[in-house]
Amino acid sequence: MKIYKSLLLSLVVLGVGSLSAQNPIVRDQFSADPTARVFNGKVYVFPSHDIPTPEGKGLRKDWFCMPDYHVFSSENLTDWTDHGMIVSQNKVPWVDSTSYSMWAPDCIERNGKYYFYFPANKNIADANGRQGFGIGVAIADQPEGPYIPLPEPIKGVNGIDPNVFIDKDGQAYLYWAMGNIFVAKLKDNMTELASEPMVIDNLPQKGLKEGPFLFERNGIYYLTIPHVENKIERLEYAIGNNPMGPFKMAGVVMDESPMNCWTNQQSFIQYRGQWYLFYHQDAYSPKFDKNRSICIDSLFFNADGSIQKVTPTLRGVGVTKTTDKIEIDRYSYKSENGSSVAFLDSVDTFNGWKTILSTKDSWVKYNTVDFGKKKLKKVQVKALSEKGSTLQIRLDKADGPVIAEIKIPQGTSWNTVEWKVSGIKPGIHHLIVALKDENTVEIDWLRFK
Ligand code: FUB
Repeated sequence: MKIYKSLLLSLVVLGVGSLSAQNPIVRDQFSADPTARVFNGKVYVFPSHDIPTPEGKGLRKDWFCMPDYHVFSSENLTDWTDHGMIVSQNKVPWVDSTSYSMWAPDCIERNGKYYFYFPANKNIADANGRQGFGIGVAIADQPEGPYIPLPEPIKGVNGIDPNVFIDKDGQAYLYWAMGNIFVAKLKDNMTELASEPMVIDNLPQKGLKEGPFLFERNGIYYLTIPHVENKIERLEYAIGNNPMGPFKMAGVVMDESPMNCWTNQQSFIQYRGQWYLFYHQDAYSPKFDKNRSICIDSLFFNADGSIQKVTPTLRGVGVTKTTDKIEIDRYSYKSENGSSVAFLDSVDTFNGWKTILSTKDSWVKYNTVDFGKKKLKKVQVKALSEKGSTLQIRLDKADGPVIAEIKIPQGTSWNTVEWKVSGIKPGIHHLIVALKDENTVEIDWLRFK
């Protein structure tokens, strides 16, 4: 309750509307390569930012187009605030501002300063005549910024996908990718290498690997990477007892994307006692996987420290309030037959999805909805049914109590209907929405009043 009150207050102060909780978590722009961090009791996500390739700039149409970075934060993993652009290719002296190459970043706090690490194409050749990817640092006093970029990239580093880890003894390490995965110690200033870059051994030799993210849990150092074992990337991990290795490959965190997104990139946090995996898919752009979207799912460890494989979900994490629009197309489970989702608008996919129920007793289940303490009297449903249909809402399970039976009027346009509900018990419940006849119905959202 306390969380909701402070959240509500901050949303009012910020003038920000309530955003959706489900996957993907950023719903008005493309986002990829999410690095999540817990700063000051809040979760911050530093993703990279895909955009559709602008015309007339001589850019490859089939490649990544990534001009800048935003930072997002949330206290409850449900409501996210976009703090806006923090670093742009136009504002970093060493970056080729025509390259749109601001790939996977990281951010870490040390002694009250926030160090944001990012790769990009350099606009000048280095001492070795190389002009490829450098890794730069921008520094801020708060996670939201403003971030001031250093005038030069980190010396001695050519690569992408920086990741920084600070061990218990205070030593910081920088990891990055360039064919292999590299590691070097960082000086206390966090902006210079303190050791020669070293290739991390014992990682797969065949298939691209990139995007290192290292974390420690119970004395085990987990080095996680996207790796192409087959045709596209999957998330794998190696373990060791030292941040510089040696590491031993230990398993798969997430299989290849069911949506066939060629890349994936990961980060891990523990927040309020639960571990989470942040990753990306191409949810809003299924036909072009260089326009990606970031997601979260819960992560669990086995007793021996091994990681349980995560299956990507639409529902994601966090609690949904009954008084918000509940997008049941982000379902937790659905019936095998007669239930599907589709974009509301296949041109502007950011309008989201609709649920389609088309056979008698087809259903979707949407988990973890907070009915609060107040007695709710009505449910509103935005739906469309050409022949008219009847929906039933139950709580918790297929044979759980029926709280509403809703008639969706016959018509060819969207209608918001309001119906009486009864028998709701306060607290957290799962919702089951089922079609009680055989007349197809499309549902945009529902919410309680
Ligand atoms: O986002 C651009 C690149 O694609 C990242 O840097 C890689 O790890 C992959 O996600």
